[in-house]
Amino acid sequence: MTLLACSVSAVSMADSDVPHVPAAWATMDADSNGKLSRAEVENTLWAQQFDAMDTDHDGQVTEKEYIAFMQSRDNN
Ligand SMILES: [Ca+2]
Ligand SMILES: [Ca+2]
Repeated sequence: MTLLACSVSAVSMADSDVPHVPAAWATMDADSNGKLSRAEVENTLWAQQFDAMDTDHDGQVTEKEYIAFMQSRDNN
């Protein structure tokens, strides 16, 4: 969880006001469909966050879901 937060902070600084997914996103997106499935994050730190990020519970985390999740964390 700590590593996830750190990588997001680095991206936020680089991208100033436009939230975006970290570079690791493309690495984890094995089928390059722009979304992360549970299987794709299975062996990463994101696995434990998956249910929290997948707000519509379709089994895929989109960039939009990810960004909304991170923004909700930032507001806490
Ligand atoms: Ca994918
Ligand atoms: Ca989803």
